[in-house]
Amino acid sequence: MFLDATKHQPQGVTIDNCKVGDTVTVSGMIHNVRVTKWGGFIVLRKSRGLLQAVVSNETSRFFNENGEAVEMNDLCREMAISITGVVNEAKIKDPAAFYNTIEISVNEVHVLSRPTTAEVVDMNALKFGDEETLLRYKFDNRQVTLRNPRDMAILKVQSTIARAFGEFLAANGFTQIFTPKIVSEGAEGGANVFKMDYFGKQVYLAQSPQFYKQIGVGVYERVFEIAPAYRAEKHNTSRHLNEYISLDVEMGFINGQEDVMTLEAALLRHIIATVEKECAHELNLLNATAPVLPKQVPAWKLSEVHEILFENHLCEQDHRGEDDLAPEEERAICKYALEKYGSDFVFVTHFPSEHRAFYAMDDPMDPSLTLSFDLLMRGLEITSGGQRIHKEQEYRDKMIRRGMNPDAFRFYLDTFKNGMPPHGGFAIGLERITACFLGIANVKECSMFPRDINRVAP
Ligand code: AMO
Repeated sequence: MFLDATKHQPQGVTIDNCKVGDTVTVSGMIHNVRVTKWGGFIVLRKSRGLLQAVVSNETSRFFNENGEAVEMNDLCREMAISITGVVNEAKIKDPAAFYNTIEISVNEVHVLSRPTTAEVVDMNALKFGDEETLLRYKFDNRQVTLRNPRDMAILKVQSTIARAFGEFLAANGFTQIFTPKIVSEGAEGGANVFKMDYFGKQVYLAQSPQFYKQIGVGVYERVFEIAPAYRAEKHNTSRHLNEYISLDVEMGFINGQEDVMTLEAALLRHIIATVEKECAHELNLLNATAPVLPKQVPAWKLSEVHEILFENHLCEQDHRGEDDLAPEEERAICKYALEKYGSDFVFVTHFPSEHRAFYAMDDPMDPSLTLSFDLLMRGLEITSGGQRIHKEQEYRDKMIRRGMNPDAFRFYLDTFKNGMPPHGGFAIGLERITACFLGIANVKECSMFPRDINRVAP
């Protein structure tokens, strides 16, 4: 026996390459079915959205899983079916219809498989009194509610963002790496690290691939990773997940953190253009407009942001002198940057050393500050990054100043002992950039199966 390995691609006319008048066979799940006096409609759900099929009592025939002729009444939502019919021109207004200029005139419907409950979740009726109840219901039944066109569209855009991220970096000399998520030390510090028993020894879930991507620079000069990161966030907020996807970048031989920031701007420009080109249907369905990234992106020091907001009375409180951005400042400075400079993005630089992770390089002009940055998008931080220390002794000194034990980071410090170029990088939270791109208020909606303090299933 041989497997005919040339048969992978579907042969002939398909729903995605057909013309009006062609006969096609198309399979999918029944999203909705409506019987009328003269026949009715089947709304088929495909991977990008809905396709309408029109049934006529005179010419359409139905067959069950055993090939026996049945009535249209036998069809129900969430059946897997295959339709053969003729492609007709149509004008379909439902924004969930991916195929909105054609419909299928049904000749035959074959049932492939059917749900075993009479009460399948009605994807069209996900309406509740308040947003919180709706979200809870959606997350409790995520394995099925993901099939509703809006959630499908969110995750389709997310998938496109992640692919565009990898594409751009691969084309610019970056090597994709895969690093461990079971680790002996948290890289980011703080208390939000998950502890885990590992054959009687305490280990952690990686807060980020920070150490490993820096190690990767010593090997490949430029690396990236797309992988989960874990944060034991005790607060149930609309911008935190306990497991999120981190889009990580690290590059060697930089002249300063500006090199990293300009790379990120170019990368984002590619991501935005790709989503606009490939996800026009999803953006329309979600009523979203792509963000604007001008040629000149505002980039202010943290202290300047506090000043701008104070001088222009843009915040309720005076945040001058604070060592981080308050959420109200993130929103206010983004609004200001959009109104004044037409930018949906703002870089904020020079965060105080004490407030940043130990690997951040201190600014030689003022060692109380770091050569590090955050990137805000439409009111939310989507990125942290910066230039890193690349000399072993500087790491040791900073660790000791901070009361850390350098011996616990032996493998990491060994990297620098063996020589490392000047380098820097950044990480983008995939759920956050997706939410900001699409104007979704809660990042959990941009996670296929969100994990928060109350939820580990489904
Ligand atoms: P940081 O901790 O700021 O930096 O994380 C980088 C980005 O990851 C996203 N993010 C989160 N998204 C959802 N839920 C969370 N709990 C969460 N925590 C972080 C945000 C954030 O901007 N190693 C550095 C990056 C670097 O310097 O390269 C780091 O992890 O979008």
